[in-house]
Amino acid sequence: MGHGLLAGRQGIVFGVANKRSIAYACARAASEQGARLILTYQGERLREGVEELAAALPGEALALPCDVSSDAALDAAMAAIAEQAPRLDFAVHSIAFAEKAELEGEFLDTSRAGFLKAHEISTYSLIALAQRLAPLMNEGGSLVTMSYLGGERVVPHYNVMGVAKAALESAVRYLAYDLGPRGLRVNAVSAGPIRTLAAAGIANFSDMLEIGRTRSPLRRNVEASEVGDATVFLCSELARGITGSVLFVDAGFHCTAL
Ligand code: NAD
Ligand code: 0WE
Repeated sequence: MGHGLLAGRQGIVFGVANKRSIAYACARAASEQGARLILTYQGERLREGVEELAAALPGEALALPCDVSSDAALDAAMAAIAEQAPRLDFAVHSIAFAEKAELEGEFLDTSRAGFLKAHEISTYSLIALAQRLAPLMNEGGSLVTMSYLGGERVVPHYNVMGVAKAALESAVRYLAYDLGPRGLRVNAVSAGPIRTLAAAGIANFSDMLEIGRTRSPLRRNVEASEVGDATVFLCSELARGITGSVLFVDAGFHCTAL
């Protein structure tokens, strides 16, 4: 067996779109710590790029499609996953989506369809994955999802995604309670703003970065690699006593007022 915090461990990372994805930073960090990995991507459109990203990792990594928008698609993806990795030690959920229109203007204008879509893709997908992954996971296994401060406090325009992140963080606690007796842990990392595909085209994302840079205790923004490292920690034996928690990786911004 090699060395590293995740040496000899098999993991899976959901939500790789490109090299800037937080999911890919998690994969890179886990791979550097000796993990064997499956990277999953939403659909055919992303296949070639994610296969190249998997091949570029230091460890062994495979790329498989996994669309979380229906039970049928998820079941099909899980069958392929179970074939490649019959046992898993950790899983990272790094998926969110809301219709663009819901992230503009006021929360008050949230539509029924927009609310349901955001919660289905960003929140229910964690539950749906936990149901299917738990039977494959070894004792001591770890599940980590990505959240944002907008789930706990108002961030203008984050809107329905904030409500979905609040539900996600609550789901982390309920899943931790249900899966604890099986020796599985469930946690979230709450990341500060990072320029990724999901940040592209968000009006005044630059302002978000500027506020982080000037007002966080560390007076800087965070990098995806820092989120990846914290995620590896939560997946590792070092975090064996931690479950149902939200770990901020935001240069301390969450603890400030004014
Ligand atoms: P990203 O666009 O790289 O990742 C989002 C992923 O969600 C993409 O890979 C996309 O394909 C996937 N996805 C969307 N719909 C899907 C579906 N139906 N099936 C499967 N996958 C689907 O952007 P990111 O910033 O790396 O986002 C990853 C996570 O990090 C999200 O949960 C996001 O809310 C969270 N987050 C991001 C930031 C930030 O500022 N970038 C901060 C805190 C938390
Ligand atoms: O979770 C996120 C973004 C998630 C996201 C992004 C998009 C953009 C493209 C979900 N759905 C979509 N749909 C799209 O069509 N973040 C934490 C990044 C983010 O998004 C914001 C932010 C921050 C920070 C939106 C408004 C205000 C702040």
